[in-house]
Amino acid sequence: MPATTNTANVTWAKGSRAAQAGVKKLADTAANRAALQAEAAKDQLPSAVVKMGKDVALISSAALQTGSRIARTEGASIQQGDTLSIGGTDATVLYEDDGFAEIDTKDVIVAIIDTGLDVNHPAIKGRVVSPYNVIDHNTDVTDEEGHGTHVAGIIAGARGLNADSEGGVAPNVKIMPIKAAGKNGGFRASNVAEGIRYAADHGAKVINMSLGGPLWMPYVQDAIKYAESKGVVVVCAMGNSGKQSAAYPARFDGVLAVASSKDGKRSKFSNYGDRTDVTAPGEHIISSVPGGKYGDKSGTSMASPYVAGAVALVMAQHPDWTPAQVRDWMDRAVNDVGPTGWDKDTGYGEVNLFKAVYGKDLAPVVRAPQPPKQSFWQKVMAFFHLA
Ligand SMILES: [Ca+2]
Repeated sequence: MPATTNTANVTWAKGSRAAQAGVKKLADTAANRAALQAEAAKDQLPSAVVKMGKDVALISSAALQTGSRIARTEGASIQQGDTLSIGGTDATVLYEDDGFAEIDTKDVIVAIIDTGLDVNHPAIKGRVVSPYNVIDHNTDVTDEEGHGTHVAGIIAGARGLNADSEGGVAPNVKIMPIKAAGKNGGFRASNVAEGIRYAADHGAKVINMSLGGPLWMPYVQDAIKYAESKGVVVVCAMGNSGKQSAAYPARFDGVLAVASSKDGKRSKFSNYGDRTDVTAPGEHIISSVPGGKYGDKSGTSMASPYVAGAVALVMAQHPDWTPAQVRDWMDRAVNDVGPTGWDKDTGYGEVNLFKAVYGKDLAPVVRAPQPPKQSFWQKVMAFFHLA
């Protein structure tokens, strides 16, 4: 029987979501199931293969949210075993994918300024470009701490290698590891600034900095501005002090500042406040660690690379967008959680990967006008009742 593709309304109980989707039906045979699954795995869209009576069907649409473990939107997405209603007919989900791995990201390089990388880790191997050690000025990026390898896996880890690990958001991008810290994990501002400039000069499109501390020196801000002038999007972790304040470099202008949240609530450890752009998952994230292994880590360090991976996918689709346009898009590609609109705990909201990658004309989340910040001297004068 020849296949025809029609459009149908697809609804499913979980999250009461509905979508217009393309539906291609074939007789339910093992060969047809395999053929449709292969098609789903390359259509650059979220897709599902379903059983409908005596038929098997491929449904595919930008409006579908699949049960991707990466996207962690299970509550409002279709998953294997779910029953859908497709044009009024019940169907059971046999297979689903988020489509992120199908997006052509071969020209996108993500630089990770961190503790280095296990360049031979199966999750990353073969996709490492221009490694650089800014401490010793050589190409040895051996990860003595483990942090950088974990971050890299969240951005770019291959999927399906380990039952516990979810793999990466953008599993085909290239990674530029920039080692700026050794075993103790401490960073020097001058090394970080050099790493930012190195990344911008060597073709990175995204820089992830899951680091923070005494990096407030103006030359770090200058390096970030330089990267932006080269079209690079800089993504930074807010820090893990649980304070209403962002760590540097997240506090600088021209960065996407990421806090950690789970199920719509800010993680206790996550910094928050004025500077927050968005949140992403940062609690008990399993990802690659040195020695070809996998491990569990928590922190805004894990949330930032989730967003950096999303930025890489967005930049692959929109190579003409400026960093400011990409940041604005990411501020819109969220589920607004907590108080309506921007709020100090979750910023514009939790990043929704499906919106980031497949969204169209996303409306901005409203940010209420902020009271003007008092300068240090205004605060001193207020203290002495001089102003
Ligand atoms: Ca909100």
